Amino acid sequence: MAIIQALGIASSLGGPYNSHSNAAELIRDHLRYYATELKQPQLQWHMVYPKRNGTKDEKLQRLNQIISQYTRYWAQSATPFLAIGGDHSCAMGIWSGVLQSLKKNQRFGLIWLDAHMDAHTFSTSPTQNIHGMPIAALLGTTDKQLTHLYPGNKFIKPEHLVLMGIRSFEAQEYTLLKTRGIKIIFSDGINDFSKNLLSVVQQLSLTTEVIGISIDLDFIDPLEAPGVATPVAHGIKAQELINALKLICHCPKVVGLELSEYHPQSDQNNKTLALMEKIISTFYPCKIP
Ligand SMILES: [Mn+2]
Repeated sequence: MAIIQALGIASSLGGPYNSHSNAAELIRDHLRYYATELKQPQLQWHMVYPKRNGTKDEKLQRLNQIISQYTRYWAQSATPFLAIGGDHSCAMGIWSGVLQSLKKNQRFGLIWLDAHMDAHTFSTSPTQNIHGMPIAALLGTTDKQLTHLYPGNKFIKPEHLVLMGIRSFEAQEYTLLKTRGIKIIFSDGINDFSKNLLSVVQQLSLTTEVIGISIDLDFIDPLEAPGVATPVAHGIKAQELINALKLICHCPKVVGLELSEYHPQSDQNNKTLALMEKIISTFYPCKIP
């Protein structure tokens, strides 16, 4: 049986709570011991942990470097992968690794499913939480502290980035994205998510060779995915996400999926955990050759 590479990132360094740290271990163990779906893909897990010593910035910088080495290698060898956070700051490492893997004739498209824009820098963020900054880091900014946390020196092109499901943001984030002409599909502009996601994948397929999908679990309606740190009402229905993933998982350009921001302490009867299992068992079987 073909094996899918899975990276678990046991870190809460970028968020306000520390309980994201065991999120990846929980989903790994859930899939190993309790998964009920027959079509489970075989996952080969690699867990990464932050170092104990150093400042928060030093730990995050090192962690993202290690994350990026994994995804760089997998993307270079066209191996489909799953990455499980951790708070959403791990997206800097995950997608920077893919960007670094690109050959001269390759371009990378990223679809960001999130309730938030995650486009703050240290100079604009009211909370200074780094899980609100990965988009700014991936685009490349003049914020030195943020650039320092980002592994590598390759950034995503604004025309290859699409944000979907947004419903909570600050003016400075909107300005950063708008001045760069980035496509944003707000939550209230989504009527048929499958249709919208398919069209975004088709559009990106015209101009890029490699596509990634970053899912912040708060993209989903908190009634169905309560296990997140920063819930925002009126999200996308879980079944709509599953249906949409079923449609696009066959696209060979979609190489990797990230699921971040699982916050076990806020989950209700493992509802969000079960949904993560469903997302994984929907998406990966079609990635097995
Ligand atoms: Mn996010």
